[in-house]
Amino acid sequence: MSKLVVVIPTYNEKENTKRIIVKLRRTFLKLKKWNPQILIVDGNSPDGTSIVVKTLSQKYKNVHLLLEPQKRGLGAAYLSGMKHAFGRLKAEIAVTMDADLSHDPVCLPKILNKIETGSDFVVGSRYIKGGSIPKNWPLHRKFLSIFGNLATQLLLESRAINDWTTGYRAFRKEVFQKVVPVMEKDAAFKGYTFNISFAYHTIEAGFKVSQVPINFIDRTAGDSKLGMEYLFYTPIFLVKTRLKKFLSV
Ligand SMILES: Nc1nc2c(ncn2[C@@H]2O[C@H](COP(=O)(O)OP(=O)(O)OP(=O)(O)O)[C@@H](O)[C@H]2O)c(=O)[nH]1
Ligand SMILES: [Mg+2]
Repeated sequence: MSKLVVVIPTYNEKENTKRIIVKLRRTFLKLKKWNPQILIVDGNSPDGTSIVVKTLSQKYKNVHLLLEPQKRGLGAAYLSGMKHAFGRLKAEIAVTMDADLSHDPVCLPKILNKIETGSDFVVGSRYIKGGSIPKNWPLHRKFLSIFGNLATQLLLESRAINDWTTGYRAFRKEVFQKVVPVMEKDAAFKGYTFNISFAYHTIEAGFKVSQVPINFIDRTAGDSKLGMEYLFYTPIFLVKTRLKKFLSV
């Protein structure tokens, strides 16, 4: 059975983390072809998220904790989580998702089915038929997400995917091995740039990419970590990448 590690970054998600672990373990019962594991990458949350995970990891063999020294941003958490998943935990496939239950574990079999049928990189997309963003999102949040994704598509000149910022994804070890060294040269790890850059370099490298519709559920517990720095670094990354592409033609 192929090893699969679900990498979940957390910062002050005590309540959500417990719930997502329970939900994921229930979904795992349906994954007959996989040996699924959970890796929580906690940014040393002051609310004690790591204590909850430590307790659960002693109870369940497939729950693991990677404790960061401090909050270092989403990209840094993804990166150390992926390194741990493909290194120490010997994963063949990694899945990334948020802890706040915005990404429904119920979609996991559908996403993995795409991997089983030959995809290298699968994104859970809110912007294809069957996918959605929360109806109750404030107008500015809807605008930022929709406009951000359209601008990314235009500037990077790629229609391979419709949702560049989604954190619900699955990919093979080969994708990680090829893409991360390229990204490390770019130092593109700030906020949403990690997700955009990871998808962009995967597509540029010629991997087989596919999408599965997801309905993004608004968080009901804990606070959003979506800060201004996320809005600041993304346009800079997009313009820089566009210029590099233009100059290399
Ligand atoms: N380890 C770590 N995890 C983080 C950090 N920032 C955010 N996270 C986690 O990354 C996931 C995504 O962050 P969210 O705050 O939910 O961002 P979002 O989903 O874009 O925003 P909302 O829809 O408002 O929740 C959550 O599980 C967070 O707890 C960080 O600096 N370090
Ligand atoms: Mg969230």
